[in-house]
Amino acid sequence: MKVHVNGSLVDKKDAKISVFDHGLLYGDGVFEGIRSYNGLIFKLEEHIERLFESAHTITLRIPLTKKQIQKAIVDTLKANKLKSAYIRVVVSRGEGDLGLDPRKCKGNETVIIITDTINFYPKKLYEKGMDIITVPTIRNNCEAVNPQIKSLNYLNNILAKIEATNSGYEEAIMLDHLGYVAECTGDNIFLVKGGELYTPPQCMGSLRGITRDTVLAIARKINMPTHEHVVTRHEVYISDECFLTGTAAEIVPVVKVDGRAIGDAKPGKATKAITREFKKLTKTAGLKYTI
Ligand code: PXG
Repeated sequence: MKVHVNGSLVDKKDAKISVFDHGLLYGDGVFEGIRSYNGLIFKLEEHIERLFESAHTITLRIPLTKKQIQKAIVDTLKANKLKSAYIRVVVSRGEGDLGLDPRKCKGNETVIIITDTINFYPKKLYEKGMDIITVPTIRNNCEAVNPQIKSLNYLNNILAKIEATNSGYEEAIMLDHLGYVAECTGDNIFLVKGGELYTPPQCMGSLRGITRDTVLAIARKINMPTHEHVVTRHEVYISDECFLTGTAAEIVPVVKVDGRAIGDAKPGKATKAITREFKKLTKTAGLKYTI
């Protein structure tokens, strides 16, 4: 496997960075998780845009232009002969000293691009639907560490993931600081009630997921009313359908939440219709490359 490290494609075993990198010492950096489907990189511009927005807020200089990042991603995919892949782009503050001050790292920003095959959730999960719980760890308050910053510090989500897996669940709902439903540990959440689609607003402690935006656009296209609106656990329990969205997971039906059956505890009609449209898009839209 070849990995892009600061402008060079190197073997995985040689892909190394400093132990003084502030990405490691403090989680000081940003990242994106992107996918390619059969030679098409899905929503590449949107992912690169979000990477630059995350970097802007933490005043991190990305030493490449958007076009150069795009080219580096394509070069890495080609070097690994991957037509369908998971792409991880990481930009960290780089090497500094043993203090927080990012100014000490100036000029050392690290760019890493890793492309690999995709670890899917088991197919059965998509057919039968997922059983999830709400966990005690709340999502970061947006005035502390805003969830819109896709930073290298994912402990907030990892704590919630630990709580989920300790209880025997793969994924979990995280509430925001007011007790409303925010999102899951690595996915956004949607409800369907009376033929209309609901998802928590991005300002209340959830990442503005690119799959989330894609699903909202699909719903509008198929004339399904959409609402970005605060959601309580009660509204989740009484919904007709529930599903999660994310680049890696795509669209996963949820059939049970905190022991309550959702609808008839089977993946719903609207979930299936949106998933069909989503799959069509991944087959036809995106930046084309050939290996
Ligand atoms: N919320 C959070 C907290 C995320 O990390 C999403 C929503 C979905 O966003 P996109 O743009 O992908 O639709 C994410 C992104 C993993 C993993 O290993 C998952 C994400 C990121 C990094 C790793 O499961 N999901």
